[in-house]
Amino acid sequence: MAAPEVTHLPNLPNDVEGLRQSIRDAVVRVVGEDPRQATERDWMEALAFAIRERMVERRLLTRRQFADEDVKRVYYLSMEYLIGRMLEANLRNMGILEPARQAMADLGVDLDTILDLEDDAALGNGGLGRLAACILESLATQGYPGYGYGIRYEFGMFRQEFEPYQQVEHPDNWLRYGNPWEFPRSDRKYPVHFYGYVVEHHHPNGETRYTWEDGEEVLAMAYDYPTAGYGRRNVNNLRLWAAKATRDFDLRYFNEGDYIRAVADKAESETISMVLYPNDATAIGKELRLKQEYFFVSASLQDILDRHLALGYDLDALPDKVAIQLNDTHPAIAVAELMRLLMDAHELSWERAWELTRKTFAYTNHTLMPEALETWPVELMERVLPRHMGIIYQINHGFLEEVRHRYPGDTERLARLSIIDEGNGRRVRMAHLAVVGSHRVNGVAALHTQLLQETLFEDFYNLWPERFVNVTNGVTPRLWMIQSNPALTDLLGQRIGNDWQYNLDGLRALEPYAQDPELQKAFMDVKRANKQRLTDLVRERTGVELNPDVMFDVQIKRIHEYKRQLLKLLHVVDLYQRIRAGEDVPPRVVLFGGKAAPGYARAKGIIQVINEVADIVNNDPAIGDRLKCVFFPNYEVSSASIIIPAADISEQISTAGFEASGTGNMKLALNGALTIGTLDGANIEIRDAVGEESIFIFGMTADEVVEHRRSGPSPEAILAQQPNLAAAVEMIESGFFTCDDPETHGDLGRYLRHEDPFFVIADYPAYAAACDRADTLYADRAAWAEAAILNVARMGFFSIDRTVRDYANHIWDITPEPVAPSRTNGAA
Ligand code: F58
Repeated sequence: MAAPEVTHLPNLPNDVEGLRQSIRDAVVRVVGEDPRQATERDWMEALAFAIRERMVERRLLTRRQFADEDVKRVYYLSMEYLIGRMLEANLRNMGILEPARQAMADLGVDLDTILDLEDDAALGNGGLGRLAACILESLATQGYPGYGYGIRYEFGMFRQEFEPYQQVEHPDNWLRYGNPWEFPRSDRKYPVHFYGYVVEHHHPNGETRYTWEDGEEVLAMAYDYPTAGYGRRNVNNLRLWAAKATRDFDLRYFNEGDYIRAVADKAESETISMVLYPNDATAIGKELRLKQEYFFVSASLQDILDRHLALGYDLDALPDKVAIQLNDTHPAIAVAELMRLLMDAHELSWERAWELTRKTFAYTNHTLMPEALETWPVELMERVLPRHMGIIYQINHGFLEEVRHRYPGDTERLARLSIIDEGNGRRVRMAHLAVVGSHRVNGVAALHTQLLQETLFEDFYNLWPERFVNVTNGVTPRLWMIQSNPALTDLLGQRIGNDWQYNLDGLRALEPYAQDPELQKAFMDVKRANKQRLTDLVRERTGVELNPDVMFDVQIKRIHEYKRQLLKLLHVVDLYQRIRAGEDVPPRVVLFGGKAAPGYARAKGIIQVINEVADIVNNDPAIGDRLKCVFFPNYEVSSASIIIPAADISEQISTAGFEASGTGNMKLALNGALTIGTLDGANIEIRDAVGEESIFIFGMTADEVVEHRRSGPSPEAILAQQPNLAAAVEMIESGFFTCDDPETHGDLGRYLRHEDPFFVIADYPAYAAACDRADTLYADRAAWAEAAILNVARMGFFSIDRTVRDYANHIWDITPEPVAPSRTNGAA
């Protein structure tokens, strides 16, 4: 037993004086600079170190409590975490933002300037990665024992520039100054095996065991990121893995005597965690991607089992103490890997291992689009992960037996359900592996879950209806309101207090005041100030001057055909023509933001044309402030925080049946933007929450889209009936907006006329009418303010805390374990 003073945790003070002391010390001791000469970046680093010391104290307290209380833990396995900046978030959740501001001021440093120096941690593409970050924050905030696992990509999401109209991708070297938030854990390394072959061993007792031999080994090294809860002392952990070459590598090189080749090979083995694949809706199909997936899954599962055993639990207790969530199909290989570890490393029988595996995993699906569902060629899987291929065959065998038993003679159903797709050159369907290996499967919005049951997973749903549940997404109000919109946060505090910060349903207290002229004025003043803040940023980033007194109409998300940025673009061109024809249309600013996957030519063409249209419109003296169009470059979490609070209109206009949920729709409505949207994803639930009068719904439903695809009129036939729309398409097609690239514009016109796979043309008339309805309401300031206030008041359901409670209660079976404020360790 160690002496009490050894096991006692330090207890750093959180007041201004204590913080100032820590920060000044850190400049010298950690940064190694003379406070007289320290730069702003030095101060930023010193501040970060002062915070992280405090976070780690609470992290250890939290860990002790979880161990003492024998809690069940959830592990969230995700290829992506789109975190954004950490400094302000950590200060805010630790409850020391204001003392730190003062301490910095005392040291002669402006905190806001410092906050702006930090790069975003952009380890994700879009919604899926941001959801993962929100979920971790909520787990900590609600005191749940929840841990994230992922990859420490050296390069995150690329930085987007326009040169001058086309997207150009630049590497995101986010670690170039080091990273004060991470704890490298060189004691936490696990071997991860690739290639080689499998040897079967027959024991005298009749058992068959397998060993996986030869091939290559890479080490996964842990980097820990503490994650603080808001208004609580719980601090959880996000563990990201980086690839390191093994010592074996070094020895092999040395023995072979080819030193240069040796070092090059070593570097190559470390490329596994080098870069995030920047695709948002198509599977990647590259060997390196499969290796990334297996790399982080294997390391995470080894770590989870290690912890489970170190805590003294039996493997049989795994599902009682551990829940593992697969964030989409990317980590689905975990099903086979856990089987491998339980059988080959821990010598469990197949039956026992399979029961534990199925009870431990649950799987979230984020898309219905077949091209986004990963499948791997059997040949590739056999080569890279030979042991897993064998396990997958055996899982499939047992599963298909069960199906045969239920549906004798139904060979077509068997082929549809099989984990191996025999039709397309033999491929492993990772989504099927995930469903078969999990006890719960969830969609991310009511419509999405329903469509999963009716289409993609229909056969599975018929087989195991009890396995399917819906968990509608949510967003964290800490980032998306308290941090991004301090002015509205203050106003809410004055009107209804701060209870909503801990239970977002509390926003309902605002409802009775929606018609109060005083509140309406204050609310619109806040919006005006936020629009001014965005106006300043847009000027700085693009040189375009906006008028904050007109409607700000915002579409921010990845660029994809199904999300229909083209629908908004056609509206811009339509308005441009109407203004030029002398019509008196209400003024508006249209702002786009979002990245295109580098290999997605159509999406890149859309960006280019939007930029070119914007350039003509913004510089046409006949237009002035009546129409401005901006493509905000390099849209990321930190810019979202400025754009979202400034939006009047939220564009959520995907072709119905394609957007699984959306979360931008929730962030914008929470900040008082009114949605123009289709009946798709969570828009439906948003409509149900805010009421028909406070949202502009338009267009075909998911069923109507299916019907239209089968028997609807062609785009050409619709254009013949819609002179304004036809004129807009013609204007683009004619090359009016470009002097040097008529081909791209002509091609886009042809695409709309002859292909239009996402029904932009068919939905346009209804869309334009919805925009007109929005204009009419906007002209009535009081009516608009009322609707916007009601949007805010009725968004409680879309808190990520509700989402996480749904997972905890219906999937993970875990309970909160808040860390009690302790007298010895100071107040929260
Ligand atoms: C998104 N998916 C959905 N995928 O499109 C969105 O509707 C939903 O709100 C969100 O998930 C959260 O549930 C998404 O962002 C990706 O970015 C994947 C990245 C890796 C390749 C496949 C797509």
